Amino acid sequence: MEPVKYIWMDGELVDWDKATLHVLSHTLHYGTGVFEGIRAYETEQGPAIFRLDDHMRRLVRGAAAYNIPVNFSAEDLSKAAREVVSSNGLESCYIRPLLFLGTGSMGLNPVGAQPHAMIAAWRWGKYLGDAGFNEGITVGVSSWRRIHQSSLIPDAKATGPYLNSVLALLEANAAGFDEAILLNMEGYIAEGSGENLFAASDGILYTPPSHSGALTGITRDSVFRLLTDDGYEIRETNLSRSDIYYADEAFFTGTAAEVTPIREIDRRAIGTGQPGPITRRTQELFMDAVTGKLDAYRDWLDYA
Ligand code: PPE
Repeated sequence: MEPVKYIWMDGELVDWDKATLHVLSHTLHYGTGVFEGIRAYETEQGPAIFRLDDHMRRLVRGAAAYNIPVNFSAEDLSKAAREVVSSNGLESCYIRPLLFLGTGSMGLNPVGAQPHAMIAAWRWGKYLGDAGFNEGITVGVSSWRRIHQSSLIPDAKATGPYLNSVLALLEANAAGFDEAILLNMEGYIAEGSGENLFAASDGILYTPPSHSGALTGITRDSVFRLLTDDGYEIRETNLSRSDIYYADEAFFTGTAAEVTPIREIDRRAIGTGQPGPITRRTQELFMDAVTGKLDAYRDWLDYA
């Protein structure tokens, strides 16, 4: 990762190297934090942050769900994110806000620990590599199941629960796959370690419902609107792993992953084994929307 000049911390811009914290910070020990991943894209009118307010609302909502106190509103955090992009002179970047608890309390009970907020940004190319984006990636179904709503809150981007994704990704990589797919406790597809999943069969798209345990991704929601407006039908329904084996096409969506084609699952080629026409169309619509080339979706962009 290539450092930039500033990181926003608790209301001010500090030098990248000075954005440090104490080893007894509560979040470091117990995972009591929430984070976001947001991208800014280069457009003709300068860097545009994609669905910034939606990301910040999800962040603050997740903190509330886990009872993590926050000293800033979603609007404050959106303003700060714009500042991070502009002060660092970034044209396009990945933005990482994190709400966390510092010192003041040890032991599980976080009451008394100091709430903090930080927003960093850096240049980040294709999440699963240029080849992955262009030619598709391989995935394997993980032996680890997606966190269940009876134990944690799958729809909040909390730091601690991401150990579930880390386990699945490391297992998949060790087995030679680019990414993992996690099933939920009922054995249906939930999502990737850091992406939502779509499949296409006979021209219709399918994606697991929010109650599958998947994070209801902002990219997923954007793709829903883009494809529906383009005349496609999308069904939110439980998917078994064989539904993906039989699918004509499959792809991942996520802020980092954008729209990444999946060409192989469990060492079985999906469709022709190459990104199909619906996947290509989705990539094209998404990349055009985020870079301000489609007037109908300009309200998704926030200029830094
Ligand atoms: N599911 C999970 C588990 C997830 O982490 C992400 C985002 C998504 C779905 C897609 O959500 P959205 O970005 O709102 O479309 N994963 C973030 C973290 C990636 C990382 O390696 O860190 C991201 O894409 O920023």
